[in-house]
Amino acid sequence: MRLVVAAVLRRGDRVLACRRTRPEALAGLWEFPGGKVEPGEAPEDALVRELAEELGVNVRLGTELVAAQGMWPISTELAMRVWWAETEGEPVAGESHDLVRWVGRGEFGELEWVPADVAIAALVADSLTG
Ligand code: 523
Repeated sequence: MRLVVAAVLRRGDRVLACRRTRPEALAGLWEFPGGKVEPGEAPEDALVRELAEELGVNVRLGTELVAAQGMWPISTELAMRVWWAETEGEPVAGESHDLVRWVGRGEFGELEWVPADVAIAALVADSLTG
């Protein structure tokens, strides 16, 4: 089982959603940004690295959003861990995404999330006010 890490970047009552450019099956769908943990890498380090690479921001991780099952399932080969995070920088879409958007709970329904992020988005929406 390969580990994927993702961040819910929070700024006040909004969080960052990112629209994927690849692979074809996920292109156009929204996600919480992150990526695969490399062998020997700590998950938290991988997440900080991925957000620097993909969005050009330096993030500070908060607490983990723990799934009922322990990890958030993606597929038979992949499972995901997710952390709240903050940044002072302004995220900019690189090659992995073609749009980034700060969204409040009322806007979550407008976005079509990648399948694995639907349950995470529901939990996040519940914890946002406004
Ligand atoms: N997900 C996913 N949700 C989510 C992320 C960050 C990733 O469902 N929030 C899935 C999408 C891919 C797999 O996890 O099937 C790996 O994510 P990816 O492609 O963002 O990871 P990278 O950038 O490390 O992948 P490589 O380009 O293969 O290195």
